[in-house]
Amino acid sequence: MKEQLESIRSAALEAVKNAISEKEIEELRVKYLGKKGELTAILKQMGGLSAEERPKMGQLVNEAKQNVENLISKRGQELKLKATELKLKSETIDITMPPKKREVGKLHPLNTVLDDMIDIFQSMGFDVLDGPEVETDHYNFECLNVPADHPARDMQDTFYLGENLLLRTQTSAAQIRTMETRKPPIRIICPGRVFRADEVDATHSPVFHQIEGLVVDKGITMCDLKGVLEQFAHEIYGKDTEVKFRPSFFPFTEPSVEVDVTCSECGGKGCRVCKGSGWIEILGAGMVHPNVLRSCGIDPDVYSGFAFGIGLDRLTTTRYKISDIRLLFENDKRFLNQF
Ligand code: 2NM
Repeated sequence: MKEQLESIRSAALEAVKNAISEKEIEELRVKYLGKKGELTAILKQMGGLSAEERPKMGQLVNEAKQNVENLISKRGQELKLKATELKLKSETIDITMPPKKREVGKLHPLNTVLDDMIDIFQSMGFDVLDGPEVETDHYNFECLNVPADHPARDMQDTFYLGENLLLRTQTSAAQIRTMETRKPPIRIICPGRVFRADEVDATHSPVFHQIEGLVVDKGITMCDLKGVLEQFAHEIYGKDTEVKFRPSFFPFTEPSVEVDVTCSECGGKGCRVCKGSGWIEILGAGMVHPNVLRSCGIDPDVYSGFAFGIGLDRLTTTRYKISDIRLLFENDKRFLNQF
C-alpha cells in the first residue's frame, strides 16, 4: 500500500510539474484529490489495515495529499501568472509601429486650371453653367448656324449616337439652351467635356475640355470682347503678356477672331513650343452671329453679344510642361501625384 501511495504521489507530482494550462491543473486536481480521486480512493482502502498501521498510513496519505495539493496550487499560480503575462503582451500597443499610410486626394491638374479660370470669370460677373454631354443635332449644329454641308457635321469628325443624337463637339449647346430660357443680360461660362472623332496622338484626344463664354445685352461690341479676353489673358499669363487679336472664321460668330499671347516659354523670341513664331494661340471668339441670336428667340436688332471658346487641355499641358495630352486621361496615380 505504501508503494502504491508512493507511485501515485510521484505520478501526480510529475503530471502537475508538466502541466501547461490551468485547465490541465484542474483536471489533475480532480484526478488525484477529487471525491473519486486516486489519493481519496486509497484512504478508503485503509479499513483493511491493523489498528496499529492505520494512523501511520493515514498520516502518509495525508502528507502525500498535502504534498500534491501544494504543488497543484503553486503550479496553478505560476500558470495563471504566465497566462496573464501573455495576455497583456498580446494586448500592448506598440507605439513605435509606423502608422498606416493615409493617401491624400488631390485635384487633377485640369481641375486646378479650370478652378483658376472659373475664379477669373466669376470675378467679372459670369455665371457658371453646364448642359448635357449627349446633344441633339439641333442644339449642337443647327442653332449655331453650322450649315448642313459643314465638315464638322461629317461622321468623321463627330460621334453620332443616332440619326439626331450626338456627343457634343463644343459646350455652345448649353449656351443656346440658356439663351432660349433666359432674357438678356446674359453673362455665362460653360465648362465641360467635349468629344471629337480625332486621330489620337500626343496633342489630340477624342475627349477634351472647353470653357465657352457668352455675353448678350444691349450695346455689346467688339470692345467688350477685347476687354474681357485681355483681362483674362493677363490674369492667366501675367500683366506683361501681350495679347493679339487675329481675324478668323467660325460659323457662329461674325466677325470672328483668334487670340494669341506671347509665348510664355521664350517670352516671344521664338522656340520649340511656339514653333518659332513667338506667339501661342489660346482661344477663338467673335460677335455672336445674328442667325444664332435669332434661332434662340433673341432679336439681333435689339441685342448683340460676344462669345469665346477656350481649350482647357492645352492650357494645362503647357502650364505644367506635360508632354502628352493622353496623360491627362489615363488616371495613372504616378502621374497625378506629381501635382
Ligand atoms: C468658339 C469660338 C467663337 C461660341 C459661340 C457660342 C454661341 F453659343 F454663342 F454661339 N458659344 N461659343 C464660340 C465662338 C466658340 O470656340 C473656339
